[in-house]
Amino acid sequence: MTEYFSKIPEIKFEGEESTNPFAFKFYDESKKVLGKSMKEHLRFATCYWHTFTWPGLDPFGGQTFDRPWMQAGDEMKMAKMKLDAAFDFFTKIKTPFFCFHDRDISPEGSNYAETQKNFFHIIDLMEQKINDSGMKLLWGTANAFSHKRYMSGASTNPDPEVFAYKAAQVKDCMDATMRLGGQNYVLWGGREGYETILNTDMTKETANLQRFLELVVNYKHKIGFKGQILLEPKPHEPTKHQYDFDSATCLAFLRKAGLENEIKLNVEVNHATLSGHNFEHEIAYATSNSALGSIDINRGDTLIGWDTDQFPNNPADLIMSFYFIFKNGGLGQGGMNFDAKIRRQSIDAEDLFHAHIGGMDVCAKTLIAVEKLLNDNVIPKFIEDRYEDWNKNLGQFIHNKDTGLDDINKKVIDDNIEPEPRSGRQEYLENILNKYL
Ligand code: XUL
Ligand code: CO
Repeated sequence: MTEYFSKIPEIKFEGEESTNPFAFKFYDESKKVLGKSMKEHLRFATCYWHTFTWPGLDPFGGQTFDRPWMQAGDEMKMAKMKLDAAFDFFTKIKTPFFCFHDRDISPEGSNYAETQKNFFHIIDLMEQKINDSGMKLLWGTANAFSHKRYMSGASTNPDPEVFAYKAAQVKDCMDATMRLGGQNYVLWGGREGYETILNTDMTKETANLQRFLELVVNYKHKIGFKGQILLEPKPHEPTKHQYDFDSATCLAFLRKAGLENEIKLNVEVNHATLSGHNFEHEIAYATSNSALGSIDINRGDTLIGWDTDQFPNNPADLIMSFYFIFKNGGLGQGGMNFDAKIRRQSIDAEDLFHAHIGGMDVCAKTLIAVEKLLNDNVIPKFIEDRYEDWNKNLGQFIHNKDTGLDDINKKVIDDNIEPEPRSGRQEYLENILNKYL
């Protein structure tokens, strides 16, 4: 047990009436909703990078957080202190899962062999912690974007040595993820994109990105990793043009590579909004293509144009995404990872708890609302009815493979087809949705 979180109690469910800031008001892990416990449905994960590693930087200022494991000195000693603190935090907040990047948990050495040694030393300790605590790994991933070697991309770098370096990192991280029982392995592009076409061979870069994805999938099968491989779309940041812009772009890329049955998507709220969509659009696109793997749950700020990665705080922002997720059977092997950071003025240990308690409660509240929305069946039925003519004669005629454009042309004339516009009833539906919030 580390000192850092020692004053904070284990967080328990106390219900809506509770005024205890260190208690859940809605997240009751054993409560049954839509046939399963909240814990089984929501599959929350704490992320290592924002919660324990991020020091509170912004573009105009440096570190604001003063965690004991952020002191200068022996980096491996700090990594172990961070590991102890992380597992104390997990066991108090009780997200059943966590996620990490290789560089969140252990420092680089003076060459890759030393980096690898550091990494597997911490993985050994982490394995022990997992066995002792019952915590589970939702996913592992490699950080191939922070170090300056990756400034021009990782697998899309003009230099094959950089590609090889990333491949070495990913191999180790996949091995570690499998050893720790990880249920998924995530690939966020990081700097897989470009700043200016003046120095960029897009054909070569995207072919190399495809090669990298093939290598990952082949290695998954070689080692017998049973987890899902997930690509995480993001439109901008760090590079101006990212090759993995949104769900549709990623799926088109995967289909061209012939990998659509091997790789699914990890969809993130603030990435959706940065791409000019909302979260529900990105989730609906993924679910309607059977490509949803997992989600990174957070939020942006409508007044700030970058990836603020705040904790979710409004069921209205999540309800339709949850509707698509739970209408389609839930998250499966995926989960809800709080890829979210507290504000840089929230400098105390307890602020980390307030953030996660709030996020978990908001998701629980949204899940309860979605159960009602699905059971009342007003909105789902409205959508079904709106398209019901597709099940009738004309719809079937259009979809018949023997029907041609000329046949449809003839039918319009023969049957004197004159479509009557019908209301989309948006405001009526918005009023209904409001009842659940
Ligand atoms: C970056 C982001 C990453 C990925 C993992 O915006 O979301 O934290 O989730 O590399
Ligand atoms: Co993310």
